[in-house]
Amino acid sequence: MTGAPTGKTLITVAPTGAEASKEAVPNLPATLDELVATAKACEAAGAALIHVHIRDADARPTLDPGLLREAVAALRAETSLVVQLSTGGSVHDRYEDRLRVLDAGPDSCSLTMGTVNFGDEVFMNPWPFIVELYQQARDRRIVPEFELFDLGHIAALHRLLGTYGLPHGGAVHCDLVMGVPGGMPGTAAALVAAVQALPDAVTSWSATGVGRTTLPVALAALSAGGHLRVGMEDTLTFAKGRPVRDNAQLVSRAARLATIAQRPPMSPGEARSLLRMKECLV
Ligand code: KMH
Ligand code: ZN
Repeated sequence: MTGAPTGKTLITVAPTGAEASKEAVPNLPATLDELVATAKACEAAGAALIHVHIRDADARPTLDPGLLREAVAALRAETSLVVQLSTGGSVHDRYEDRLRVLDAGPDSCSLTMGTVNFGDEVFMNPWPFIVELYQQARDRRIVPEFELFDLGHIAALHRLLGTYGLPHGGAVHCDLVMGVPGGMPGTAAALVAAVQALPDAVTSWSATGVGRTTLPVALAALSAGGHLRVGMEDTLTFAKGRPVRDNAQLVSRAARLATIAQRPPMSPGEARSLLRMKECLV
């Protein structure tokens, strides 16, 4: 974090998540058609990577292997986005179902580095599960994104890399997920503390501010040289009293902020290069 950050900004969109209900949020992408439509709009607005949770026919979160495969295939057919599947799922998903997500063959998978209180629930990520997911992802040449909800998760990342070495491709990309009730707060001070604690092996990082922390976290991340994740998984309010219209609205705002910061959005091909993925299309 010395001098002015340079280069381009990776914008990740997390369009759906596993928490919001379609009844409460009718514009949440839930069907495959809605997911693909939002992915295309977000790519046009500046996103390069999509973090995917899917829903079943009743719009409830699912890790159904067939539906996950269909989602990966449709996103690859209709967009150039880097496709990342969530292995976090919902707080109710079983470990074996979360591991089986890798069978769908995404470019990337999320990998949360520890258990965290998650509102009134607990998001469980015990060490043996982390290790199993890490090794299976590497065996399948899937690039993990390390999700860090707390400083303790960064300590666990040091331990993982120190014990098991680098992931497939050698890039170590992290996302600081901030502002979850139970995790680290979405403040500039917490972001700086987290970035300073990252292992030297980290090659890139982004930050996500949940709820009303979305803007302070995005601004802090840009000024500290980080990348951005936005989307309706994390934020349903665009501004005080104004619900989010759609994911592209959030991506457009992130792209404007990145451009003002002289770090405009990178293309999906440039994101593949950043993440050292096998199909590097730059
Ligand atoms: N839905 C949360 C319990 C991830 O995608 O890997 C977990 C989550 C993290 O969203
Ligand atoms: Zn997620």
